[in-house]
Amino acid sequence: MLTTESLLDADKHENDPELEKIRKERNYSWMDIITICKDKLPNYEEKIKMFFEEHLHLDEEIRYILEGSGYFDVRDKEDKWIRISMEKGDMITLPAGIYHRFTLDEKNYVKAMRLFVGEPVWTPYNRPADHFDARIQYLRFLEGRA
Ligand code: KMT
Ligand code: NI
Repeated sequence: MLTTESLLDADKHENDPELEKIRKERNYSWMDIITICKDKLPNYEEKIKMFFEEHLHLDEEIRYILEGSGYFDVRDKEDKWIRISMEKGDMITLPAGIYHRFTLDEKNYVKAMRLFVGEPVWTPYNRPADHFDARIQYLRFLEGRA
C-alpha cells in the first residue's frame, strides 16, 4: 500500500507534474473522477453499501482525493481493521488481493480521481475470496515482509 501526503496539490490535479510523474512511473494510464454524494452519484445508497462490504479486487485500487474526505479500512496481518483517514491531496494504492472497504464520514461527500493500469475492472469480490491468485500472491507478499 502506498500513501502520499503533501506531495500532491489537489487544486492542481488538471495540470500537475507530480501527478503525471506518478501516473507514468506506475502505468496509471486510465483515469476518471467520481463524486460520491447523495445528489450526484446514481444509485447512491446501493453503491455506498457495496463500497462498505469487505471485498478485494484482482487489480490495484488507486484513489486520489480531490475534495471532501472518507475512510478506507484495510485488514492488517492479524486480520484486524486499520482505518485510514483520507483527505484532500491524499492518494492511496490498495494492492490487488487486500481486503478493504470504504465509507464516507459525517460530511457525506468525497470527490476522487480513480486511476487504473489499463482498462478498468471494478469488480469487487466480497469476502471470502481467498481462492483468487491475486489473494494468494498478496498473502505471499505479506509473508515476505514479516
Ligand atoms: C471504491 O471503489 O471503493 C470507490 O470508488 C469509493 C472510494 S473513492 C474515494
Ligand atoms: Ni474496492
